[in-house]
Amino acid sequence: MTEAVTTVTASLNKFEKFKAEKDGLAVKAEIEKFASIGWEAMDETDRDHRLKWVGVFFRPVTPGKFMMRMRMPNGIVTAAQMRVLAEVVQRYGDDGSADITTRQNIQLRGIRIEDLPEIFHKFHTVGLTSVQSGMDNVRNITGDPVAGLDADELFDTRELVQQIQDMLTNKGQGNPEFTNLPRKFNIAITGGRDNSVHAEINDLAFVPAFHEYGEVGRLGDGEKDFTPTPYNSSSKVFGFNILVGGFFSAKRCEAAIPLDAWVSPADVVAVCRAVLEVFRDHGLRANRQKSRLMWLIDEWGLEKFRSEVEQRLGKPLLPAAPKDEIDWEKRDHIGVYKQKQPELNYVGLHIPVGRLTAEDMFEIARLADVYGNGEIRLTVEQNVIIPNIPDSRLVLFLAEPLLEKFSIDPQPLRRSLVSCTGAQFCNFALIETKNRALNIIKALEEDLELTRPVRIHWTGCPNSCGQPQVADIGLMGTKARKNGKAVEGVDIYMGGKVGKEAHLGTCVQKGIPCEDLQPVLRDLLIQHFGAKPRQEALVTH
Ligand code: SRM
Ligand code: SF4
Repeated sequence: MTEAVTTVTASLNKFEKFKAEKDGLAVKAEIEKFASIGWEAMDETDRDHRLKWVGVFFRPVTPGKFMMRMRMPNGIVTAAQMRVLAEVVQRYGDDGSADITTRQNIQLRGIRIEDLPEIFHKFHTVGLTSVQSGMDNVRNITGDPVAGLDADELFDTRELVQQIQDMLTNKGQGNPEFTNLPRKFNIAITGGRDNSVHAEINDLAFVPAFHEYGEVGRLGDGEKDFTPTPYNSSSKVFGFNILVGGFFSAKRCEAAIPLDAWVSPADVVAVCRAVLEVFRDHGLRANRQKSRLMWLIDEWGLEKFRSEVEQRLGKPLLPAAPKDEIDWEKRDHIGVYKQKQPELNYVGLHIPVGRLTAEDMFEIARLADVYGNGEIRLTVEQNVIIPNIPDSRLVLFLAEPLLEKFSIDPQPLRRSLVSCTGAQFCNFALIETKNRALNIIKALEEDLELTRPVRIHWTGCPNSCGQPQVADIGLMGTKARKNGKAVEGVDIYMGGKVGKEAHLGTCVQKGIPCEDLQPVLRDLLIQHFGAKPRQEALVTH
C-alpha cells in the first residue's frame, strides 16, 4: 500500500477501512477455504462483515448458525427454487427455517459454514443468487407482486426489475462496480395503481406516469422517436416519475422526494446505473449515520444532484409528468382474485409474520406445481401468492390442508400483521417481536370484533426493518422502565398511509412496557379503528 493510501485509510471509519483493504466480494473466491477451516478460525472481518457480500450473515445471537439473504427480483420464485431453499434449511432440523422479508425476499436460517460450497452449487443449478444482498450494496429490488397478472396494471415490472438486478450483480456473478457503495441502497419500481412496493420509502423509486406525446417530443431530445408500446395510448406515452432519497434509519426517517424527472421504461436501467454511480462516487462516507442518499441530496441540493445524474446518463432528464397514476388504496392480495388471463386466478395466502418451515416450503412448491404453473410470488407484507390457478382447479386447491395454516381469509388483525426478525436472531433487537406480535394479536382478536383490517407493524429497534412508519399502528422496540426496572417496551407510531397519497406515520407514545401493551392497543383499536369488545358486540347485535 502506498503512503498516500495508508494516510487516507487511517482517517476512514471502520467500515470504509475494511472495504478499502479488501473488497467484500473477494470472499466469493474463499468459500471453500472458509468451509474447511470453520467459522471459529475465520478472520473476524471476513466472517462478521465481508460474508454479507455473498448474502451470508454471521448471527452473534446464534454463533455458527448463519442467516442467508437471497435476492428475489420482483418477489418471484419458482417451485424448483423454493424446493432447493427448503432442502437447504431442512437439514438443520429445528434450527432451520425461513422468513419472507419486508422486501419481497427470503432469508434462510441455521446455515453452517461447512455447507456453503454445496449450497451455492445448488443455488447455481436453479438460477438463485444471494450476491450483494447485505451491507453496502443494493437490496432486493421490489416490484408489483401481481405484475403480469393484474388486469388494471399500467406496466408489467418483472423484466425491468430483472434487468436492473442483472446490471447490478453481473447476472448474479457479482459486480465489483457496485460493491462499495457508501451505504445500503433500496430500489423499487411499480407499474400498478396501488403503490404495492411502498415507493416512498426507497432511495430510488419509479412510479407510473404518462406524458403527452407532444410534450415528450417538445421536451425530449429533438427527433427522438418514442416507439409506441402496449403501454402507450395514441396521445400519451407511458413512463415513470422518479422519486429519490426515501429511507429509514435509527437517526432519521424520510419519505422519498420527487426528482422532477420522468423516464421511459427503456431508460430505467440506465437511470439506476447513473444514480448509483453518483451515489458511489460522491455519497458521504465519513459518518455511517449520514451516508444514505438523502444526506447527499441535502448537501448538494436537488438541482445539483439531478444534473450530476444527467451527466452520468449522458443526456438530460425530462421533467416529471404532471401527475402520477397511483390512485388506488393499497391491496394486500390475500384471497382469490381473477387474473387478466381468462379463466386463471391468483390466490394470496397469509403467512403469519412471514415465517416458514422446510415442510411449509415444500408444500407451497407442490401447490404451485400441481395447481399453477410452478410460480410463487412474495409480497412486502411477508405473504405468498400462487398465480395461474385455472377456474377448474380452484375448488380442489382451496380444500388443500395447507390453507388451514396459511389462510386466504384471516381475521382482520393478523391479516395485516408485519414483523421484523427481532431478538430471536437479530443482535440489534431491543425486544422479541415475531412471537410476541402473534400472541398479542391472538388475545386482541379473542377480545375485539373488527370490521376492517388494521395494519400493525412490529420492529425490534429503531432501524425500522418492520417499517412501523408505514403502519396504521407501528410498534418500535425500545427499553422502557417499569417499577424502577428496565424492561422490554415499544414506542407507538400512528398515521402511516400506504397506497395513494402515501405518507409516514409519527411517534405518538413512548416507552410502553410490552407487558402493558395489550390494553393500550385495545384502546387504540376501539378509539381509532372502530373495534368493539366482543361482549358488547354480542349485546348490540
Ligand atoms: Fe433491515 C439491518 C433485517 C428490511 C433498515 N436488517 C438489518 C440486519 C441485517 C441487521 C443484522 O445484521 O442483524 C437485520 C438482519 C436480522 C435477521 O437476522 O433477519 C435486518 N431488514 C431485515 C429484514 C429481514 C426484516 C424482516 O423481517 O423482513 C428485511 C430484509 C429485507 C431484504 O430482503 O433485504 C429488512 N431494513 C429493512 C427495511 C425495510 C425496507 O427496505 O423496506 C429497512 C428500512 C428502510 C431503509 O433501509 O431505508 C431496514 N436494516 C435497516 C437498517 C437501518 C439502515 C440505516 O440507514 O441506518 C439496518 C442497520 C444498518 O444497515 O446499519 C438494518
Ligand atoms: Fe433487527 Fe432492528 Fe432490523 Fe428488527 S428492526 S431486524 S431488530 S435491525
